Amino acid sequence: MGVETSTPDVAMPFCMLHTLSNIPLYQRWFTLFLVLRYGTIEKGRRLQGYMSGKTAMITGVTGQDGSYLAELLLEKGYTVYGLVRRVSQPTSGRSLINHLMTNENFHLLNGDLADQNSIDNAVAQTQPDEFYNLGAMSFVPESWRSPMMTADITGLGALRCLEAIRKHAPMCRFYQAGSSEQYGKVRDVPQTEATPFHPRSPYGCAKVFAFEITRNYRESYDMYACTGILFNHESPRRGLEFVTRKVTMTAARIAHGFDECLWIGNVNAKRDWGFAGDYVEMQWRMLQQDTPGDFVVATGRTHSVRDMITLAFSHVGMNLTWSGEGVDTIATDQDGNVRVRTNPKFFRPAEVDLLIGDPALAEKELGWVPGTSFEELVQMMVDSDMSTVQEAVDGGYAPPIPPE
Ligand code: G4F
Repeated sequence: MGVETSTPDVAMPFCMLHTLSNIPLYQRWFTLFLVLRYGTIEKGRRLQGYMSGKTAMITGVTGQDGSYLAELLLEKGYTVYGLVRRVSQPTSGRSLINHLMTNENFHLLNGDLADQNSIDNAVAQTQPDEFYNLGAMSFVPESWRSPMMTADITGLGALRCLEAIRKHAPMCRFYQAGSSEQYGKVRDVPQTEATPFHPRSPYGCAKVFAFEITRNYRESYDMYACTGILFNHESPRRGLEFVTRKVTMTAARIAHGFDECLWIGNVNAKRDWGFAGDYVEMQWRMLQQDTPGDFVVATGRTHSVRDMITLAFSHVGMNLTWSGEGVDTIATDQDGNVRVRTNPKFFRPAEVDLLIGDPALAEKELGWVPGTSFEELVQMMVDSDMSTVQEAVDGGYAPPIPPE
């Protein structure tokens, strides 16, 4: 993304017309004209963005979803403002957006979801057309350790954004990053937009509040405000504390001889895992409709943590055999080495046992279907972590370690 080609590819403009299928027809033809006139898709798209003059603000821009979404919007020609907390080392924690810092349409503003004034100022100053609230305390186990902070950032943070928009830019469209954790102890299988919520963690409770207050502002103030109820979505940019990335990085570390085995919690939990790069497209589409609405964003397939581990380890040449139950669960490889062990500290006070989303409404209303399978996703993450560990070996430094 963001790479310019110097020679125009004559077939590309027509492919692009297809990929721009949810943009009004006259804009598609206009973009084609710009592409043909200025030579590259990148330039054509950017010029289209200048003409539409759209501006977006993103909270959580330094994270997995924020970085993918910023790339997507820049590619579409938006001016993007990322809201970031002020830190004394401005480059720390920003590795996922480093490559965007030289883009003239990408800007960072100081702002904090805990601080109403900072969000007010950012919105008043930039008058965004679209506001994506992706910022949150998003690690579920941490929400039992810090429930107040979670409620403040993950729950009230959404309300602060809505208030800033209501007061300073009422025409701005608002996207709230909802979560399948809102379903918790699930009442329907699969879960749809109509499934009642029963959150199982302080994090899930905070996300339910954010969902309800977003709906309430839509109904109270006629604001274009909506929530995407996103099921688990992963990528090579996923934080190392989440189970998929913990597994793929540990598999790569074991394959390179840095670790003996993976320490894990409940392997029977089932999740609907998709690729984060696919899901940000849906976030954008939700803000391009005539009327706002809430949508489930999922693959419609579920897998256990155990299956995910088995698949990831098979990609590094280890075929696992499982035995034992609960905290006695282990898995050995084909040579009899124990490669997975269970530690009770990774179990949660209340677990979400089964998540599987029904993305039918998203497909019907927004024409969205996830493009990456679970198998492709796991392969992508293992490949990336194998490269990361190999680079560390070649460079003579320590590879990343998933946090305890
Ligand atoms: O990867 P996880 O930590 O993700 P979780 O809790 O499902 O939440 C993620 O997805 C939500 C969307 O549904 C987001 F809203 C949320 O912010 C976050 O991105 O855990 C997945 C499953 C859980 O059932 C957990 O108990 O994996 C199980 N698990 C088993 N052992 C483990 C471990 N999870 C982690 N993080 N670490 C383990 O050692």
